[in-house]
Amino acid sequence: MLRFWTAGESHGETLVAWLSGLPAGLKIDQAFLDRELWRRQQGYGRGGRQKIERDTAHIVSGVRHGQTIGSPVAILLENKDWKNWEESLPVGAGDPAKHKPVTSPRPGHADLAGALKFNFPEARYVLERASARESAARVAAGALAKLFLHALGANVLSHVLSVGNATVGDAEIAWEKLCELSARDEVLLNCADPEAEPRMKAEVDNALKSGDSVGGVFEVVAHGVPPGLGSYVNWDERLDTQLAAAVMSLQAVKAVEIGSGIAAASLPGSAVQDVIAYDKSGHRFLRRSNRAGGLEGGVSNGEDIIVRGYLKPISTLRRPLESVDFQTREPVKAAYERSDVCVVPAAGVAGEAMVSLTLARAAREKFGGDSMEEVLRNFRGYCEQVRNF
Ligand code: EPS
Repeated sequence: MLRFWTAGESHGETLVAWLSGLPAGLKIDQAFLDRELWRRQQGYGRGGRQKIERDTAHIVSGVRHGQTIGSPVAILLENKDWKNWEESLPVGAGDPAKHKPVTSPRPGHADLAGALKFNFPEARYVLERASARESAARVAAGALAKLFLHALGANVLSHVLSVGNATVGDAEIAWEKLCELSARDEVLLNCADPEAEPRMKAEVDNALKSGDSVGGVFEVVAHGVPPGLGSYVNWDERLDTQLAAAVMSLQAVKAVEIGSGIAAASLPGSAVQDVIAYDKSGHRFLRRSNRAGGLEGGVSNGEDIIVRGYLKPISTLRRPLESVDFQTREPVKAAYERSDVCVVPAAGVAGEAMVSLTLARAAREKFGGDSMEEVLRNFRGYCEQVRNF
């Protein structure tokens, strides 16, 4: 069973990613891991923190001589900012006078609910863990899952559909265009529509100017996924259940859509279901459209899997909203700490990681095996069965 967890606080010494359940013999490409981490750090509207951090994946276990060995992989990601926080957030008792309390909770952030839950007098420890900095560790684990999917001929990428009110003209983007987008060395808003991207940038500029923040929608596309991952037989085995939970778990995501699920709710059935066809030369069933987002009955159908994450504007505002002081209970402005203004492209990359981890787990369940040789033998046998169906 593929499982992963992360540990680490935003301004602590390191983030940690732990991933168990990869077969032995998967080649690990360090440059690919670091490139994925770099992609998550990009995007117009990020704050000053990204000038400090240069995320790299320091693998400490589970990989030897460039390949997985079947045991859990642990990855450390250094927080370069730690040197500025070492005294105020020590692991030992330290000097309490150096602590930097967050005295008024930010509406929309975990600050208040977290302080109440853990009985903290202020929100510092809450925001340290609730911070989206944690998503860097998910991207590191997700990069390993991606390498596993690549070995099965699948790949997962993302792009931005909207920032604030600026939306792409046509949401249907060819897979080749996404490949080209992800290979760029300069990322503005990771948008495949060159006409929409400047409008998205203007939305970020407006938020910057007014001390506000802006959300948006990212779309994750998984290409080359075989039919038959997930199952309709139990609610928790449905792949759409798992994908929705995985993407919903990302910081600031408030809604998840599979394919064009939201538009489908107001259309007649005949305008929603994807007509089935057969490609005789390719020996495969296909759909004339993909409004189902590659999933029918909670099972992958061989079309691209499409999962959209709807991101609320992040909750730290330079022109803060009203809040209440933890101590005095008097009205005050919410706390402000250096922050991002727009994180939609970065959240898309974190979304890719969550989708990759979910698909890799489903593939591990379907094809089994403890070594890559065994996995690939099982996988190829299944593909042949589907072809000869
Ligand atoms: C975040 C606040 C900012 C973001 C951070 C998420 O960090 P800081 O308070 O250090 O400026 O930059 O995101 C990251 C550090 C990251 O790498 O994504 C928050 O409060 O969620």
